[in-house]
Amino acid sequence: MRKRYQAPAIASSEITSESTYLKRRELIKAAGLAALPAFAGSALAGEKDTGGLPLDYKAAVEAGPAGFYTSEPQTPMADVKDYCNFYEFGMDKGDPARNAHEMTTDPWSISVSGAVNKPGKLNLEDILSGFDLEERIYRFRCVEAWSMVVPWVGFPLSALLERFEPTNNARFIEFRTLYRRSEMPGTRSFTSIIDWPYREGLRMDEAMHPLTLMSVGMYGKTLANQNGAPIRLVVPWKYGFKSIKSIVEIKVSERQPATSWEGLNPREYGFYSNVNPEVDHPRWSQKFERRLPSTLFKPNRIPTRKFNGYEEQVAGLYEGMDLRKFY
Ligand SMILES: Nc1nc2c(c(=O)[nH]1)N[C@H]1C(S)=C(S)[C@@H](COP(=O)(O)O)O[C@H]1N2
Ligand SMILES: [Mo]
Repeated sequence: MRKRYQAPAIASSEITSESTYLKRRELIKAAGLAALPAFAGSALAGEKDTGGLPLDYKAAVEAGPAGFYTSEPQTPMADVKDYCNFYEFGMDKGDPARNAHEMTTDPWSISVSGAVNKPGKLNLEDILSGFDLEERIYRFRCVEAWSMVVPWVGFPLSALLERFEPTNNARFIEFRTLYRRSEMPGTRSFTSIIDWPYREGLRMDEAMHPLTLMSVGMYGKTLANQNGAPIRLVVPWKYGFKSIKSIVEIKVSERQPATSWEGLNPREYGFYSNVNPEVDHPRWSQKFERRLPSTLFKPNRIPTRKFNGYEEQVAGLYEGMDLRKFY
């Protein structure tokens, strides 16, 4: 097993203003990562990081907490990395891989506000210095019925939220993606359908659930921009659009936040969006999924499982709720 991140004295949100900004390069050294020659070169040339740097993390093990690991075959990285939804870079599945290199991800920070005792802004280096990174092998299921099995690297969202001390009024979390028109051709396009910035939300108990992951990598490497670099959410029992990419803002609130997809079409995209073969999308069935790689001749069609197979872990969150009504 590889060495884990060392947790130095935690840079709490209180002292954020004084904390000095570490260059990404220094983090790589500080964390004992093997800096790739290619990275050193591109950093010097001022080029943009598009992922693929080796990460230090605790590998996923079958004996780990239930749900953190699946023995289903992992989807080849090539099929995951470049088949994307990231509308900021265009609506075609191949657009993000073509355009997302335009996004600058260093420096990066996340601000946390609202119903917390310690609101503040943490830069990515400070966020990462507080955690050991772990790998989890999750099923990922898009509302459009494709699915994959991905080894994500990250840390539980709950651990990040706890550093800001949510108050008793905290009932929901809103997330926002970076909105930088100059680097995001999809946001400048007249065919753009989203009300930017991309926004998503979770109920507090969903956000604090141990399966809810803040991911900074996949397949042992830092995220490529098109996959949501440098930091994104992964909520494995919900449809893919809940897993918001390239997060810069978190708001803790008493009220259920408005989300981008709900704003666009509330009938098709509900707030909960739990994977559920019994509740169809208004325009198509959700009973089956196409496990990537899927082709016309070999569609690799498999039945969809309730809560994407995480029923045992999460069904309790929704006890007594009518999942047809709260879709
Ligand atoms: N900011 C942002 N996050 C986003 C999206 C998006 O368009 N913008 N698309 C969502 C959708 S619909 C899906 S299915 C997943 C896809 O993640 P992947 O490309 O890493 O598979 O990202 C989600 N997160
Ligand atoms: Mo999606």
